[in-house]
Amino acid sequence: MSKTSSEDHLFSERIRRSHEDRTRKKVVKHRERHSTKVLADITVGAGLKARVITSEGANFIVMDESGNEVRARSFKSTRSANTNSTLVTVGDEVLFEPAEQDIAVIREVLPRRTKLSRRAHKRRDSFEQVIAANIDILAIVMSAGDPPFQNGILDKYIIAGHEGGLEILIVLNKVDELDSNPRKPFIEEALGYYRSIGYRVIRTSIVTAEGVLELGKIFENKTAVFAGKSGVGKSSLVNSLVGRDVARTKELTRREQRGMHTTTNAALVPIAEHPNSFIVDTPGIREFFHFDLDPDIIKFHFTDFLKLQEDCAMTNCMHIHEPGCAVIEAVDDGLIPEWRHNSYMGLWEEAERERKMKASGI
Ligand SMILES: Nc1nc2c(ncn2[C@@H]2O[C@H](COP(=O)(O)OP(=O)(O)O)[C@@H](O)[C@H]2O)c(=O)[nH]1
Ligand SMILES: [Mg+2]
Ligand SMILES: [Zn+2]
Repeated sequence: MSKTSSEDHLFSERIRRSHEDRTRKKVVKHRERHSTKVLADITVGAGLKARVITSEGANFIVMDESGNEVRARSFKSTRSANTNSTLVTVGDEVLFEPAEQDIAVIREVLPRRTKLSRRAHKRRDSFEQVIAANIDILAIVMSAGDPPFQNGILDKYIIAGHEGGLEILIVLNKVDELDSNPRKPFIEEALGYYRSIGYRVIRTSIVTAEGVLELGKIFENKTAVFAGKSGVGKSSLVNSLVGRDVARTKELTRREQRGMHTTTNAALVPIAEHPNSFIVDTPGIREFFHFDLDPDIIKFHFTDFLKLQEDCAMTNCMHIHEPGCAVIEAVDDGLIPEWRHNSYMGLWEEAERERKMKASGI
């Protein structure tokens, strides 16, 4: 913090004065890409509480508790409860000082309840790039048609959701195509299994509108983010929930995404007729699960393995091929499906390979 608290005090005093001087002018209209309303008779204290709903590089649109959208930016003096990570991100709760003209000042970023992060692989420090904060639900969209259902991808997203502290919702979209899919028995079995180990599963279709209303209800008073492979129907679902064409239809290339690390355009989109319900619309969201996956911790994200592991013969059993492994026994006994264990091994091997590569400096 470069400013002392008395400087801070002077700063806010100055803002308060200039604010009061020009008070009663009612509303200053500031229309650029978004319309921003700054109300003149707001009382200035420790700052007004707001939620960051759009990020445009250094500038943000915040929504105050009355639903007004205000253009704001952070400064060197902006305080944060979140150390060594992105200062302000979409979904953050902030305290801001309104401005008559120009741009409001974000004074403080409040602690994040949850977050979706992308670890910057090449940085030596542990700086955490936060894509979105205070998200409640990770809606992992799978398709019952094309692209094909892959439980391995589902497990990767589930791990990302666990790491971020998010509630997980598995969405099987394109259910209108399920009957003609030869893999229907497997898809049904897999989703039944995820349900049996405690995950919420919902079936949706944009074609028949099945499940869309129910999805909207699940999101009531929540902030949700959609994840899943390109083509599964994320944008279609978002658009039908929001009631208009908001979701980006164009998927960014990896190169474009990389170029956006510092200026990620992201937004919280309000769900039609559901006040206080938002969907995160973030272009780089597909990348977020490319965090450094530690092979040693993957097993803790397979919650169905957890209750068995104390029965493993080895204390630090990785459930790969250890003798007396209770998880492998459960697979042999048909209690854990083979595809579930295969997915675990696939993720473990991938993470292990990456660890070795990093260790040898490749
Ligand atoms: N049959 C069927 N097609 C769908 C459904 N939802 C989306 N689609 C189609 O799938 C394609 C990809 O959808 P999109 O929303 O762009 O997927 P995204 O890449 O995940 O955002 C589009 O052609 C959609 O019209 C659905 O429920 N059923
Ligand atoms: Mg899309
Ligand atoms: Zn084991």
